Amino acid sequence: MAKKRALITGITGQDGSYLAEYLLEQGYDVIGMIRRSSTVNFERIHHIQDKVTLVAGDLLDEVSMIHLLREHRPSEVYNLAAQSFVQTSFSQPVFTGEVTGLGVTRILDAVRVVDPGIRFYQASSSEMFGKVQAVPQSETTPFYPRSPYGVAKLYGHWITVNYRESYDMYACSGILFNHESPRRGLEFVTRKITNAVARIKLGKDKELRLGNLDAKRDWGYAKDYVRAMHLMLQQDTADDYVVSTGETYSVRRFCEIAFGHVGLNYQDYVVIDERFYRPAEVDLLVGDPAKANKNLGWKPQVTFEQLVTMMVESDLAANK
Ligand code: NAP
Ligand code: G4F
Repeated sequence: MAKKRALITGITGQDGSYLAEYLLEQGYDVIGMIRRSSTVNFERIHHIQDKVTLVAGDLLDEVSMIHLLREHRPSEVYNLAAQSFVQTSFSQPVFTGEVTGLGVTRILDAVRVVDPGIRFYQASSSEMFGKVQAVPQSETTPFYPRSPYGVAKLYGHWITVNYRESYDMYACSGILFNHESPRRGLEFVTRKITNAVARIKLGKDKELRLGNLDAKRDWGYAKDYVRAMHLMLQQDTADDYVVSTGETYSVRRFCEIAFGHVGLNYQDYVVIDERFYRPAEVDLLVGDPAKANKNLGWKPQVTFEQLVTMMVESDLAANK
Protein backbone atom coordinates (compact mmCIF):
# COMPACT_ATOMS: atom_id res chain seq x y z
CA MET A 1 0.00 0.00 0.00
CA ALA A 2 1.24 3.51 -0.82
CA LYS A 3 2.57 5.50 2.13
CA LYS A 4 0.27 8.18 3.47
CA ARG A 5 1.64 11.69 3.04
CA ALA A 6 0.92 14.63 5.37
CA LEU A 7 1.75 18.32 5.11
CA ILE A 8 2.31 20.12 8.41
CA THR A 9 2.36 23.91 8.54
CA GLY A 10 4.12 25.18 11.68
CA ILE A 11 6.44 22.15 11.82
CA THR A 12 9.11 24.22 13.62
CA GLY A 13 6.69 24.94 16.50
CA GLN A 14 5.96 22.91 19.62
CA ASP A 15 3.02 20.93 18.20
CA GLY A 16 4.43 20.65 14.69
CA SER A 17 7.54 18.93 15.99
CA TYR A 18 5.57 16.38 18.06
CA LEU A 19 3.07 15.75 15.27
CA ALA A 20 5.89 15.17 12.77
CA GLU A 21 7.47 12.60 15.11
CA TYR A 22 4.11 10.90 15.63
CA LEU A 23 3.26 10.72 11.91
CA LEU A 24 6.72 9.36 11.09
CA GLU A 25 6.10 6.62 13.68
CA GLN A 26 2.78 5.87 11.92
CA GLY A 27 4.66 5.37 8.64
CA TYR A 28 3.78 8.68 6.94
CA ASP A 29 5.84 10.71 4.53
CA VAL A 30 6.00 14.06 6.31
CA ILE A 31 6.26 17.35 4.44
CA GLY A 32 6.92 20.37 6.66
CA MET A 33 6.17 23.89 5.52
CA ILE A 34 8.68 26.43 6.80
CA ARG A 35 8.77 30.17 6.23
CA ARG A 36 11.85 31.95 5.04
CA SER A 37 13.94 33.56 7.79
CA SER A 38 17.48 34.93 7.95
CA THR A 39 18.48 32.43 10.64
CA VAL A 40 17.65 28.75 10.94
CA ASN A 41 15.24 27.84 13.77
CA PHE A 42 15.10 24.06 13.58
CA GLU A 43 15.83 23.39 17.31
CA ARG A 44 12.66 21.36 17.77
CA ILE A 45 13.08 19.25 14.62
CA HIS A 46 16.83 18.89 14.19
CA HIS A 47 16.64 15.26 15.40
CA ILE A 48 14.19 14.34 12.60
CA GLN A 49 15.39 16.75 9.95
CA ASP A 50 16.74 13.97 7.70
CA LYS A 51 13.42 12.08 7.92
CA VAL A 52 11.09 14.89 6.80
CA THR A 53 10.92 17.00 3.65
CA LEU A 54 11.04 20.72 4.38
CA VAL A 55 9.49 23.06 1.84
CA ALA A 56 9.23 26.85 1.78
CA GLY A 57 5.83 28.50 2.06
CA ASP A 58 3.97 31.10 4.09
CA LEU A 59 0.41 31.46 5.35
CA LEU A 60 0.54 35.03 4.06
CA ASP A 61 1.08 33.77 0.49
CA GLU A 62 -1.60 31.49 -1.02
CA VAL A 63 0.38 30.96 -4.23
CA SER A 64 3.27 29.42 -2.29
CA MET A 65 0.87 26.88 -0.79
CA ILE A 66 -0.80 26.06 -4.11
CA HIS A 67 2.64 25.31 -5.55
CA LEU A 68 3.74 23.07 -2.71
CA LEU A 69 0.42 21.19 -2.57
CA ARG A 70 0.65 20.58 -6.35
CA GLU A 71 4.20 19.35 -6.05
CA HIS A 72 3.85 17.11 -2.99
CA ARG A 73 0.18 16.00 -3.16
CA PRO A 74 -0.40 15.19 0.52
CA SER A 75 -3.54 13.28 1.54
CA GLU A 76 -3.74 15.15 4.87
CA VAL A 77 -2.94 18.78 5.77
CA TYR A 78 -2.45 19.88 9.38
CA ASN A 79 -2.60 23.67 9.65
CA LEU A 80 -0.69 24.40 12.87
CA ALA A 81 1.03 27.62 11.77
CA ALA A 82 -0.08 30.82 13.51
CA GLN A 83 0.99 33.88 15.42
CA SER A 84 0.12 31.95 18.58
CA PHE A 85 1.06 34.23 21.48
CA VAL A 86 -2.00 35.96 22.97
CA GLN A 87 -0.08 38.89 24.52
CA THR A 88 1.52 39.76 21.15
CA SER A 89 -1.90 39.77 19.49
CA PHE A 90 -2.80 42.89 21.50
CA SER A 91 0.23 44.80 20.17
CA GLN A 92 0.05 43.27 16.65
CA PRO A 93 -3.68 42.76 16.05
CA VAL A 94 -3.62 43.25 12.27
CA PHE A 95 -0.67 40.94 11.71
CA THR A 96 -2.31 38.33 13.97
CA GLY A 97 -5.52 38.62 11.95
CA GLU A 98 -3.61 38.17 8.69
CA VAL A 99 -1.71 35.06 9.78
CA THR A 100 -3.91 33.37 12.38
CA GLY A 101 -7.24 34.32 10.80
CA LEU A 102 -7.01 34.95 7.04
CA GLY A 103 -4.10 32.51 6.77
CA VAL A 104 -6.62 29.71 7.32
CA THR A 105 -8.67 30.81 4.30
CA ARG A 106 -5.53 30.97 2.19
CA ILE A 107 -4.52 27.39 2.95
CA LEU A 108 -8.07 26.03 2.84
CA ASP A 109 -8.58 27.66 -0.53
CA ALA A 110 -5.26 26.31 -1.78
CA VAL A 111 -6.48 22.83 -0.77
CA ARG A 112 -9.82 23.41 -2.53
CA VAL A 113 -8.08 24.55 -5.73
CA VAL A 114 -5.50 21.74 -5.83
CA ASP A 115 -7.56 18.80 -4.50
CA PRO A 116 -10.68 19.22 -2.32
CA GLY A 117 -10.32 15.55 -1.37
CA ILE A 118 -7.32 16.36 0.86
CA ARG A 119 -8.27 16.00 4.54
CA PHE A 120 -7.72 19.20 6.53
CA TYR A 121 -7.08 19.86 10.24
CA GLN A 122 -7.35 23.37 11.68
CA ALA A 123 -5.61 24.17 15.00
CA SER A 124 -8.43 26.00 16.77
CA SER A 125 -8.18 27.14 20.36
CA SER A 126 -9.98 27.29 23.70
CA GLU A 127 -9.17 31.04 23.59
CA MET A 128 -12.31 31.24 21.42
CA PHE A 129 -14.38 30.60 24.59
CA GLY A 130 -12.75 33.62 26.28
CA LYS A 131 -15.27 35.04 28.72
CA VAL A 132 -16.78 31.62 29.19
CA GLN A 133 -20.52 31.19 28.72
CA ALA A 134 -20.65 27.74 30.37
CA VAL A 135 -18.46 25.56 32.59
CA PRO A 136 -17.01 23.24 31.38
CA GLN A 137 -16.73 24.27 27.73
CA SER A 138 -17.80 21.81 25.02
CA GLU A 139 -18.34 21.85 21.25
CA THR A 140 -21.76 23.46 21.79
CA THR A 141 -20.66 26.26 24.17
CA PRO A 142 -21.09 29.73 22.58
CA PHE A 143 -17.84 31.58 21.85
CA TYR A 144 -16.80 34.95 23.37
CA PRO A 145 -13.15 35.66 22.48
CA ARG A 146 -11.20 38.14 24.61
CA SER A 147 -8.12 38.85 22.48
CA PRO A 148 -7.30 39.63 18.84
CA TYR A 149 -5.77 36.13 18.79
CA GLY A 150 -9.05 34.60 20.01
CA VAL A 151 -11.01 36.59 17.43
CA ALA A 152 -8.65 35.47 14.65
CA LYS A 153 -8.93 31.83 15.75
CA LEU A 154 -12.71 32.13 15.76
CA TYR A 155 -12.58 33.28 12.13
CA GLY A 156 -10.32 30.30 11.36
CA HIS A 157 -12.78 27.96 13.05
CA TRP A 158 -15.81 29.21 11.14
CA ILE A 159 -14.08 29.34 7.75
CA THR A 160 -13.10 25.70 8.30
CA VAL A 161 -16.75 24.80 9.05
CA ASN A 162 -17.84 26.91 6.08
CA TYR A 163 -15.49 25.17 3.60
CA ARG A 164 -16.68 21.79 4.91
CA GLU A 165 -20.32 22.76 4.36
CA SER A 166 -19.83 24.70 1.10
CA TYR A 167 -17.46 22.39 -0.76
CA ASP A 168 -18.06 19.07 1.00
CA MET A 169 -14.45 19.04 2.17
CA TYR A 170 -13.22 16.79 4.99
CA ALA A 171 -12.20 19.71 7.22
CA CYS A 172 -12.01 19.47 11.03
CA SER A 173 -11.56 22.11 13.69
CA GLY A 174 -9.75 20.81 16.77
CA ILE A 175 -10.62 23.08 19.70
CA LEU A 176 -7.56 22.39 21.80
CA PHE A 177 -7.09 23.64 25.34
CA ASN A 178 -3.63 24.72 26.54
CA HIS A 179 -1.00 22.04 26.04
CA GLU A 180 2.57 22.31 27.15
CA SER A 181 5.87 20.43 27.08
CA PRO A 182 9.60 20.94 27.46
CA ARG A 183 9.44 22.31 23.89
CA ARG A 184 6.97 25.08 24.79
CA GLY A 185 8.10 28.59 23.79
CA LEU A 186 9.78 30.49 26.65
CA GLU A 187 7.23 33.33 26.51
CA PHE A 188 4.26 31.14 27.56
CA VAL A 189 3.63 31.13 31.30
CA THR A 190 4.30 27.44 31.98
CA ARG A 191 7.72 27.34 30.36
CA LYS A 192 8.55 30.81 31.68
CA ILE A 193 7.94 29.41 35.18
CA THR A 194 9.78 26.09 34.77
CA ASN A 195 12.77 27.76 33.12
CA ALA A 196 12.92 30.36 35.92
CA VAL A 197 12.63 27.65 38.60
CA ALA A 198 15.63 25.88 37.07
CA ARG A 199 17.69 29.07 36.78
CA ILE A 200 16.85 30.16 40.34
CA LYS A 201 17.67 26.73 41.72
CA LEU A 202 21.01 26.79 39.88
CA GLY A 203 21.80 30.29 41.18
CA LYS A 204 21.53 31.97 37.75
CA ASP A 205 18.46 34.15 38.54
CA LYS A 206 16.97 35.67 41.68
CA GLU A 207 13.32 36.34 40.83
CA LEU A 208 10.49 35.61 38.40
CA ARG A 209 8.23 38.44 37.21
CA LEU A 210 4.67 37.37 36.33
CA GLY A 211 1.23 38.89 35.74
CA ASN A 212 -2.13 37.42 36.79
CA LEU A 213 -1.54 34.41 39.06
CA ASP A 214 -5.26 33.73 39.46
CA ALA A 215 -6.00 32.84 35.83
CA LYS A 216 -7.00 29.18 35.50
CA ARG A 217 -6.21 26.91 32.60
CA ASP A 218 -6.89 23.32 31.55
CA TRP A 219 -3.30 22.27 30.87
CA GLY A 220 -2.38 19.03 29.09
CA TYR A 221 0.71 17.49 27.51
CA ALA A 222 1.37 18.42 23.86
CA LYS A 223 2.45 14.91 22.90
CA ASP A 224 -0.95 13.57 24.00
CA TYR A 225 -2.74 16.27 21.99
CA VAL A 226 -1.12 15.58 18.61
CA ARG A 227 -2.58 12.05 18.72
CA ALA A 228 -6.04 13.65 18.85
CA MET A 229 -5.27 15.76 15.75
CA HIS A 230 -4.36 12.63 13.79
CA LEU A 231 -7.44 10.71 15.03
CA MET A 232 -9.74 13.52 13.84
CA LEU A 233 -8.59 12.96 10.25
CA GLN A 234 -9.10 9.16 10.40
CA GLN A 235 -12.90 9.14 10.98
CA ASP A 236 -15.72 8.40 8.50
CA THR A 237 -16.99 11.99 8.67
CA ALA A 238 -15.34 15.29 9.45
CA ASP A 239 -16.33 16.95 12.72
CA ASP A 240 -15.11 19.40 15.37
CA TYR A 241 -13.77 18.30 18.75
CA VAL A 242 -12.80 19.78 22.11
CA VAL A 243 -9.51 18.30 23.31
CA SER A 244 -8.74 18.88 27.00
CA THR A 245 -8.09 17.13 30.30
CA GLY A 246 -11.25 18.29 32.08
CA GLU A 247 -9.20 19.68 35.00
CA THR A 248 -8.25 23.27 35.71
CA TYR A 249 -5.48 24.84 37.81
CA SER A 250 -4.37 28.41 38.49
CA VAL A 251 -1.04 29.91 37.44
CA ARG A 252 -0.38 30.19 41.20
CA ARG A 253 -0.84 26.41 41.64
CA PHE A 254 1.51 25.80 38.71
CA CYS A 255 4.10 27.96 40.50
CA GLU A 256 3.59 26.11 43.80
CA ILE A 257 4.22 22.71 42.23
CA ALA A 258 7.12 23.85 40.04
CA PHE A 259 9.02 25.64 42.82
CA GLY A 260 8.04 22.96 45.34
CA HIS A 261 9.57 20.28 43.11
CA VAL A 262 13.04 21.75 43.75
CA GLY A 263 12.38 22.49 47.44
CA LEU A 264 11.59 26.22 47.04
CA ASN A 265 8.58 28.37 47.98
CA TYR A 266 7.27 30.38 45.00
CA GLN A 267 6.28 33.27 47.31
CA ASP A 268 9.96 33.97 47.95
CA TYR A 269 10.72 34.51 44.25
CA VAL A 270 7.64 35.55 42.26
CA VAL A 271 7.22 39.31 41.75
CA ILE A 272 3.97 40.65 40.30
CA ASP A 273 4.64 42.89 37.30
CA GLU A 274 1.83 44.89 35.64
CA ARG A 275 3.54 44.53 32.25
CA PHE A 276 2.37 40.93 32.06
CA TYR A 277 -1.31 41.69 32.61
CA ARG A 278 -3.54 41.68 29.53
CA PRO A 279 -6.04 44.35 28.43
CA ALA A 280 -8.74 41.67 28.65
CA GLU A 281 -8.13 38.38 30.46
CA VAL A 282 -9.51 34.88 30.08
CA ASP A 283 -10.10 33.99 33.73
CA LEU A 284 -11.07 30.34 33.52
CA LEU A 285 -10.83 27.59 30.96
CA VAL A 286 -11.86 23.99 31.54
CA GLY A 287 -12.88 21.73 28.69
CA ASP A 288 -15.27 18.82 28.44
CA PRO A 289 -13.47 16.17 26.35
CA ALA A 290 -16.41 13.69 26.37
CA LYS A 291 -16.96 13.77 22.59
CA ALA A 292 -13.27 13.14 21.83
CA ASN A 293 -13.22 10.37 24.46
CA LYS A 294 -16.30 8.71 22.96
CA ASN A 295 -15.88 9.19 19.19
CA LEU A 296 -12.09 9.18 18.88
CA GLY A 297 -11.24 6.94 21.84
CA TRP A 298 -8.84 9.70 22.91
CA LYS A 299 -7.70 10.18 26.51
CA PRO A 300 -4.76 12.16 27.90
CA GLN A 301 -2.03 10.05 29.50
CA VAL A 302 0.04 12.61 31.42
CA THR A 303 -1.32 14.25 34.59
CA PHE A 304 -0.90 17.91 35.53
CA GLU A 305 1.73 17.17 38.20
CA GLN A 306 3.65 14.89 35.85
CA LEU A 307 3.61 17.64 33.22
CA VAL A 308 4.92 20.33 35.60
CA THR A 309 7.69 18.15 37.01
CA MET A 310 8.69 16.89 33.55
CA MET A 311 9.12 20.50 32.40
CA VAL A 312 11.11 21.50 35.51
CA GLU A 313 13.40 18.47 35.14
CA SER A 314 13.99 19.25 31.48
CA ASP A 315 14.85 22.89 32.23
CA LEU A 316 17.18 21.86 35.05
CA ALA A 317 19.07 19.63 32.62
CA ALA A 318 19.14 22.30 29.89
CA ASN A 319 20.37 25.06 32.23
CA LYS A 320 23.20 23.07 33.86
P1 NAP B 1 4.10 27.71 18.13
O1 NAP B 1 5.09 26.90 18.91
O2 NAP B 1 4.04 29.17 18.35
O3 NAP B 1 4.37 27.42 16.58
C1 NAP B 1 3.80 28.23 15.58
C2 NAP B 1 4.33 27.80 14.23
O4 NAP B 1 3.73 28.60 13.22
C3 NAP B 1 5.86 27.95 14.06
O5 NAP B 1 6.35 26.85 13.35
C4 NAP B 1 5.96 29.22 13.22
O6 NAP B 1 7.13 29.28 12.43
C5 NAP B 1 4.75 29.03 12.31
N1 NAP B 1 4.33 30.26 11.61
C6 NAP B 1 4.03 31.46 12.19
N2 NAP B 1 3.66 32.33 11.24
C7 NAP B 1 3.74 31.69 10.04
C8 NAP B 1 3.47 32.06 8.70
N3 NAP B 1 3.09 33.29 8.36
N4 NAP B 1 3.64 31.13 7.72
C9 NAP B 1 4.06 29.89 8.03
N5 NAP B 1 4.33 29.47 9.30
C10 NAP B 1 4.17 30.36 10.28
O7 NAP B 1 2.61 27.14 18.38
P2 NAP B 1 2.15 25.74 19.01
O8 NAP B 1 2.04 25.89 20.48
O9 NAP B 1 2.93 24.64 18.42
O10 NAP B 1 0.64 25.69 18.48
C11 NAP B 1 0.35 25.13 17.20
C12 NAP B 1 -0.99 25.68 16.72
O11 NAP B 1 -2.01 25.33 17.65
C13 NAP B 1 -1.07 27.19 16.61
O12 NAP B 1 -1.92 27.50 15.54
C14 NAP B 1 -1.71 27.63 17.91
O13 NAP B 1 -2.34 28.88 17.75
C15 NAP B 1 -2.68 26.50 18.13
N6 NAP B 1 -3.03 26.20 19.51
C16 NAP B 1 -2.06 25.99 20.43
C17 NAP B 1 -2.39 25.65 21.74
C18 NAP B 1 -1.34 25.40 22.78
O14 NAP B 1 -1.70 25.38 23.97
N7 NAP B 1 -0.09 25.14 22.39
C19 NAP B 1 -3.75 25.52 22.09
C20 NAP B 1 -4.73 25.73 21.11
C21 NAP B 1 -4.36 26.05 19.82
P3 NAP B 1 8.51 29.94 13.01
O15 NAP B 1 9.19 28.83 13.76
O16 NAP B 1 9.20 30.33 11.76
O17 NAP B 1 8.11 31.09 13.89
O1 G4F C 1 0.77 30.77 28.79
P1 G4F C 1 -0.11 31.84 28.26
O2 G4F C 1 0.55 32.95 27.53
O3 G4F C 1 -1.20 31.09 27.37
P2 G4F C 1 -2.66 31.51 26.87
O4 G4F C 1 -2.83 32.97 26.82
O5 G4F C 1 -3.65 30.73 27.67
O6 G4F C 1 -2.62 30.98 25.36
C1 G4F C 1 -2.12 29.69 25.04
O7 G4F C 1 -3.19 28.78 25.08
C2 G4F C 1 -4.22 28.99 24.10
C3 G4F C 1 -5.28 27.91 24.33
O8 G4F C 1 -6.21 28.36 25.27
C4 G4F C 1 -3.59 28.89 22.73
F1 G4F C 1 -4.54 29.00 21.78
C5 G4F C 1 -2.53 29.96 22.58
O9 G4F C 1 -1.91 29.84 21.31
C6 G4F C 1 -1.48 29.76 23.66
O10 G4F C 1 -0.81 28.54 23.39
O11 G4F C 1 -0.96 32.48 29.46
C7 G4F C 1 -1.71 31.67 30.35
C8 G4F C 1 -2.23 32.53 31.50
C9 G4F C 1 -2.92 33.83 31.06
O12 G4F C 1 -4.08 34.00 31.80
C10 G4F C 1 -1.91 34.93 31.43
O13 G4F C 1 -2.52 36.17 31.76
O14 G4F C 1 -1.11 32.93 32.30
C11 G4F C 1 -1.27 34.30 32.66
N1 G4F C 1 0.05 34.87 32.96
C12 G4F C 1 0.39 35.39 34.17
N2 G4F C 1 1.64 35.86 34.11
C13 G4F C 1 1.09 35.00 32.12
C14 G4F C 1 2.09 35.63 32.83
N3 G4F C 1 1.24 34.62 30.83
C15 G4F C 1 2.44 34.86 30.25
N4 G4F C 1 2.62 34.45 28.97
N5 G4F C 1 3.46 35.50 30.91
C16 G4F C 1 3.33 35.91 32.22
O15 G4F C 1 4.27 36.47 32.81
